[in-house]
Amino acid sequence: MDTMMFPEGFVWGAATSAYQIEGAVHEGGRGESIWDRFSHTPGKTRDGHTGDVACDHYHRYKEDVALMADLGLKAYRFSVAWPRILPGGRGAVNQQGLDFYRRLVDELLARGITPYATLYHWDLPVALEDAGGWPARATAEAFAEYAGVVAAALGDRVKHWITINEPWCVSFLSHQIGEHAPGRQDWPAAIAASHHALLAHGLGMQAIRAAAPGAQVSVALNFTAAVPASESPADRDAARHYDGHFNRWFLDPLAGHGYPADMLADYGEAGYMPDWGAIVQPGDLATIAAPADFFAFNYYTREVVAAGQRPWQYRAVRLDTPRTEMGWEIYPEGLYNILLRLHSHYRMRPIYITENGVSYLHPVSEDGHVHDQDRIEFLRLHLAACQRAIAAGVPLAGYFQWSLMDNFEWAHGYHQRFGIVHVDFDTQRRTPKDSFGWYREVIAR
Ligand code: IFM
Repeated sequence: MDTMMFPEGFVWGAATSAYQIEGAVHEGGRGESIWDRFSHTPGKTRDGHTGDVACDHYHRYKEDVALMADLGLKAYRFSVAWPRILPGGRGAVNQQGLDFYRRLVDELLARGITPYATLYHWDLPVALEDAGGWPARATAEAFAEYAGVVAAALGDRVKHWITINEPWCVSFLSHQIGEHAPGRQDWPAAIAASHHALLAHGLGMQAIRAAAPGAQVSVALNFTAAVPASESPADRDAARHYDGHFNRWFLDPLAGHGYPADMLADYGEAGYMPDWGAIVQPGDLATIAAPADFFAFNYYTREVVAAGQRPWQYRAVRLDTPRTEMGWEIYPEGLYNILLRLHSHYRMRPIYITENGVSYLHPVSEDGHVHDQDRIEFLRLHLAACQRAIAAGVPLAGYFQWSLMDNFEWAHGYHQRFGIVHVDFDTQRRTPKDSFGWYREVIAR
């Protein structure tokens, strides 16, 4: 890191999300979320793990903020649990829920750490799921109501907001692949959900700005770099489709280009489309494309894709390259390429990386430390990619490491560890890993 220069005021952060760390699912008036229901359904998560206790952050938030202060963190990205605020999804507000986040934010501010609040990181109240969930337009409208409530309560203290985390996961991973709650496998439902997640962002941004003038708002997309396995037209077409499905389907409407015509054609030809004319209502695209105050995205890996059985269908090709515990290829060049693309093609500014990190399973050693040199190397390579992008003129303003601490990794339960702080889930003991010390050094320098 000696030779890397970052701009003055660069935001050094770390991130978590509510269901992954809070626990206390039956406390403080919290309602049930789709992840409570999903994780308690046999066979949905590895070894039946749930977020019932997770990192017990609901009770230990002061200790956790003290760790952040020790790290020298400038900013902390957390998420607000919708069912803590509106246990029934809409209507009655649970003051205890708002009070919890107010206490958390006050603790952060007292330590000089800027809060970045994400409003939706996947824990939809079950009442809304039972009324149709994300495939129903009413969920986007309910999100705007919820966003307005939280912004009105915290807007005097929180200036940076993320509406929806990873709309691709909210829609396709959850409604088509079915790996995440609510676990559906239904293409038209997934595509409808994708529109409503983007619409929720647009409506939510309006509600936040109305309730908290001066707020800075963005969505957080997740990008996977798509690389064709060869230069053959079929492989290139598979990569085009992959990029369209994961990246452009969300990026283009946000940038004011509408949904990509090639993807509408692909989905249409495959019979995947819902009744699109009824779903995309007049004014929706303008709502989605309203300029955000910054542009946020999460980056982990790339996929090398080759042609599948039919035109544009793809299959992932596994090269003999280093992978993480999740099986994801380590590919910092993809981060560099995406940053340049966002800048030169989409003209996004300023840009924040709101998640980047890696799962490795190092235990606490006999010397009491967690030696995770591989995580340090991963972070170093990705920060080097950021630095190169900045040198090439990309207006990158901040970087949030994922994750501050080991936590509930969704369908993988506690079998994956992304933290720079090790958590013993039996005792809740926190042990900063070697990467924590390394990141502290980076921030300090
Ligand atoms: O843990 C998740 C997070 O909730 C969303 N982005 C990806 C992370 C790692 O899988």
